[in-house]
Amino acid sequence: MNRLSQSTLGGVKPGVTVPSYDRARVESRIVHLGAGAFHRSHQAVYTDDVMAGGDTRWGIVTASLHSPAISQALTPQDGLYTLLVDDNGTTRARVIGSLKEVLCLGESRRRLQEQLCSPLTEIVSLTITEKGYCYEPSSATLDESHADIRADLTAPWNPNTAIGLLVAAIYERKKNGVKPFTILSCDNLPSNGLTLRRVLERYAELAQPMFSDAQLKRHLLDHYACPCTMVDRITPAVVPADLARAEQLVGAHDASPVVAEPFSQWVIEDAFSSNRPAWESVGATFTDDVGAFEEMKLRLLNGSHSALAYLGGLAGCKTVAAAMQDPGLARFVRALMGDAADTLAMPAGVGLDDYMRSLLRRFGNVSLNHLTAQIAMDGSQKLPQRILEPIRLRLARGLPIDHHALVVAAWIRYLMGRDEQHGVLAINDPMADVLAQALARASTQADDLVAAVLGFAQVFGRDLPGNPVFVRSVVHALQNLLSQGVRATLSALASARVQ
Ligand code: CS2
Repeated sequence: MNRLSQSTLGGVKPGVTVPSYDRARVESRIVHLGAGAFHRSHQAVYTDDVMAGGDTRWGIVTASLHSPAISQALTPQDGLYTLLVDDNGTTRARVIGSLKEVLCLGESRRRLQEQLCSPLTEIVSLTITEKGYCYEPSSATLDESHADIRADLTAPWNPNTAIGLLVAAIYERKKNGVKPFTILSCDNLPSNGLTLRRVLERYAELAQPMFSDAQLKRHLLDHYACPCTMVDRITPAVVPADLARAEQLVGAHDASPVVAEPFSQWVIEDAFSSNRPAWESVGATFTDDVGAFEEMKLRLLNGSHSALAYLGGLAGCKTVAAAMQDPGLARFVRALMGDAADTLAMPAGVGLDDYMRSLLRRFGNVSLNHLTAQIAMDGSQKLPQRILEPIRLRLARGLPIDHHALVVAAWIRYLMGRDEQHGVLAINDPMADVLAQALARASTQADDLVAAVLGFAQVFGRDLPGNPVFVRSVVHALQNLLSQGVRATLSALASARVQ
């Protein structure tokens, strides 16, 4: 079987959409940091659509900051890869052509830094996950004690974090009189552009003596825009069977396809400091107020996802769709969304009921192998914006918080590392070690376990651990999970709320 590449593109099976534009003419004006599956199911697809519309100025030089796997898989394929769109039993395959180069920082540092400093580069976009911002989730400020940040600050011209790479590039561009690019965060952070800007500002302040440039921070703030975005497309991690499916549908071997749901949404703040592709011509929304979209998505979609990941994972559900088939879990998710909705001002033109219905339909997509274990990763970075913020807002209004408190308790129960059938739950989290140590020091009593985890101010802030309603609710929920298990806890909660 041929390997997918520019020279074999003509031979793909009929019915598979392929880039209709001349890829040899594509210019590289976007650098993307974080070459993972989400970037390739989302921004790279919008950009492929723009280029299919005739504007081929927007090729992407994409880079992973850690693993060489994607660069090794896609470089022999000339950046081409397959997108499989799975919809309740049917699959559509499409070959995406917007990646011009696929780099890995460790192997191609010089090429990446050169492209970041190139006058052609108009946009640097990021999908580096929450933890890639090296920030403290509860305060959304740079974590100055972060080992990678400390290392970058000792030699800021040779950085390894996305934050360090951006500031080093801004320094070089300033020195060489090169115009600014726009920095586009595409991660599920609250006010992602503002958060990124705050983190960059502090890092630049700390780094500028090393660069001997006292104006670096000011220059960044005055000239580099960081628009906020809301990004949405469920993108399960690829498994070996997906490679076989892609090969069969496309008729060529692809070492790194991506899989996604049909739904896709991108809302972008219209505040660029550079030229940009007309992403609005291919379905993106430009607006002055992304905040309402972000909060809606973080609290309704991502909050429900985390609930399904921890409660479903504990109850033995391996995928989101399997969890949604459990009537107790499905009912709980609807109730949780209802509570989250009380904290939201929905964006103009978006109906709450329609949005919630579409989420339930998307979660129920049985073709997607979206593992609860994938969503359960990095809870310490995700819970603050998904679950703790709605808790704060509900507490301030005197509203019950039992549904959201149960998700916090389920995370703590999940961190104990065993599901209800005693199967191992892998804990994948930048704070995994410290959380495990804290839990190991606690007794097996719910109040002790809760106190151990609530001690981490970088997750819970200082307010929530001191709030008796919050602490009592989480302890109560954890007691129930420990003594009765997920399903009985959910049914008790459902009848309590009905009364
Ligand atoms: C998920 C998200 O893994 C997770 O935490 O909640 O990746 C989710 O699938 C995307 O945000 C959907 O757009």
